[in-house]
Amino acid sequence: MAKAIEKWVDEVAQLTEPKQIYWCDGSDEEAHRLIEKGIKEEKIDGKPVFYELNQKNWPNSYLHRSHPSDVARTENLTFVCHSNKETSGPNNNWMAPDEAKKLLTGLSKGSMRGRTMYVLPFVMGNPDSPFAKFCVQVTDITYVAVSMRIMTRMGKDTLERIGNRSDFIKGLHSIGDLNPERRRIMHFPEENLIWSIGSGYGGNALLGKKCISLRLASYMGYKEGWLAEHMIIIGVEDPNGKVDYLVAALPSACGKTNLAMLRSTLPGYKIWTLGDDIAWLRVGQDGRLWATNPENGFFGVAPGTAMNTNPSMIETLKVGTFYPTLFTNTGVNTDTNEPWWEGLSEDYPANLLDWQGNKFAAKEGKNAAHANSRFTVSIKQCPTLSREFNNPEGVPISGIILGGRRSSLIPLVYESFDWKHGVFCGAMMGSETTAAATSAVGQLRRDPMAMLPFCGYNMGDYFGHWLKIGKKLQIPPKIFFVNWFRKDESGKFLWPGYGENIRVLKWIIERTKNQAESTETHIGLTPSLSSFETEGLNIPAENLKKVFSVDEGKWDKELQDAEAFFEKFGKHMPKEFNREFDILEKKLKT
Ligand code: GTP
Ligand code: SPV
Ligand code: MN
Repeated sequence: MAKAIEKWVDEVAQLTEPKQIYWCDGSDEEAHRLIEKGIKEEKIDGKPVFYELNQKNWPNSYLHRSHPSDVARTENLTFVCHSNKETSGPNNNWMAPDEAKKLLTGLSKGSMRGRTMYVLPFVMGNPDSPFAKFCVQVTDITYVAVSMRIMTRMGKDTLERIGNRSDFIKGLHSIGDLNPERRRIMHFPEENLIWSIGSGYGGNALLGKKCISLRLASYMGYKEGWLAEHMIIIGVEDPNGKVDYLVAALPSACGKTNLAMLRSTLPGYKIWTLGDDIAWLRVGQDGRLWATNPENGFFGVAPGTAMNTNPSMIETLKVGTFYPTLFTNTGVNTDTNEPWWEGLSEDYPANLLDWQGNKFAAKEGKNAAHANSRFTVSIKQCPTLSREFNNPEGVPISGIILGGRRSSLIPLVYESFDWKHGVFCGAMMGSETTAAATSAVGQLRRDPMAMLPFCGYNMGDYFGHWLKIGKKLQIPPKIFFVNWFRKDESGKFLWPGYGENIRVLKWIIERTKNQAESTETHIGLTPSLSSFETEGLNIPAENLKKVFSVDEGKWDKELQDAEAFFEKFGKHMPKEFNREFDILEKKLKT
């Protein structure tokens, strides 16, 4: 009798009609064979899938140009299909599962015709961890197959582990005809199934990432008592060699990758990287919060990545030994055949192609690299990789950082009064939208815990779940809020960010040990100036004052926005929030 996995692959093939089926073994040799095919044979819209880049300066690296209509996640086309609409909540698009599948069946009929269907067996998490999720994705494009090998633990042994079992997570992916009208990314949490058609981009197509490790996993966590979060995991080593672990949630393109690899400007401090996008959190037997990263690579934002902002990432990108490095929608310096993006060097290369492969002429407001151009690279190449990365137990967390991109109002850092207050503040948090999703950029929206686009169930229940986790923690981590993006009147950033963010981390770590001083404000505890390390910090005193300031008089609108947002979730909102809301409202009125 055929195994469940073979049966499923067969069913998908009957529907999508690929010309052949290829089971990936996850080897390096195979990845290079697929890249070769992507350079020479395979075409999308008449164009090659991969281009070889300068192998001397960027070893083992290749460029991919996605379809111009397919450059970011499409939240409007992303659905979470629980059988009960209320379980999906107002934070998700919803369709009844049967209806959704009927639609997808229509869209998928013959969608792989003339193409190869790649079967990708992979694990999210260390396969030896009780947390590991065994998955199989099919796809009809080499770019996704090679990317998944970099981003996940992919290989033959996964097939052996799955064996005859039928409880693996299924991901059906086809780029279809790339017509946005025929594009859908749909989740079926009750069947552990993702069905994505019509896009080859990032979170829409690399299904292990947002679809499985956040949307499906967050719902599993809700039922089983753990959390799947849009968070980095870092170790902060102090001058005595003591390492404390933090997690940090910032919305898409709001600084996670950079924070995860920060190179400290303070002597004696060092950051160890465990993850740059996703953390799975559980309450350990010791009553502490423990974190693991289910991924195996970085799918990071290229623009702004440079030796002066994130040198560790530039080094990571140039290793090229463990896996190929892919660049998606960057520009190309045609004199050297090197990838290029805004920020990589101060000046434009003389001869430059833009992200679509056209000759680039510098013009105000025009970028050579797409604002959401990215690199895909193995975490094993990261020079600051923590030796705990593969620990199946994960690492114990001392502090949780939440934050957003806010050009005004929100100070550089503050601490919540306690877990409940922290969860409440996390739920009302807002951020300005970025190019990581296709909708308008720079719009302030509520993005609780940076999870708005990734929570696979009703967010009202999600807030309650956070509160419940807090009750189970004997030693709950303190919850902090950060904002690297506050601006002055002329629109310039007040805070230098990047390596200087270590100063904020230092204060946070000290606060987790009740060492540094703080000042109480209406919204939380801010650093007393004497407790914040400013030695060697080269910014005007006035900027420092501004970036820390809490304009208590200007919080009205924030509270109103949060109230309107919370109302959408009706009876799903935790009752405990009412009290937090009243306290804050009263404080702000006086
Ligand atoms: P996703 O991969 O979309 O989840 O994003 P991310 O949160 O990992 O964002 P990332 O670190 O890639 O940063 C996004 C953009 O913000 C990049 O252009 C960075 O250069 C920029 N950025 C990151 N950290 C800072 C900072 O401290 N200050 C300023 N001004 N910009 C920053
Ligand atoms: C994000 O948008 O938060 C990302 C990139 O990390 S994607 O994989 O496309 O979701
Ligand atoms: Mn992300």
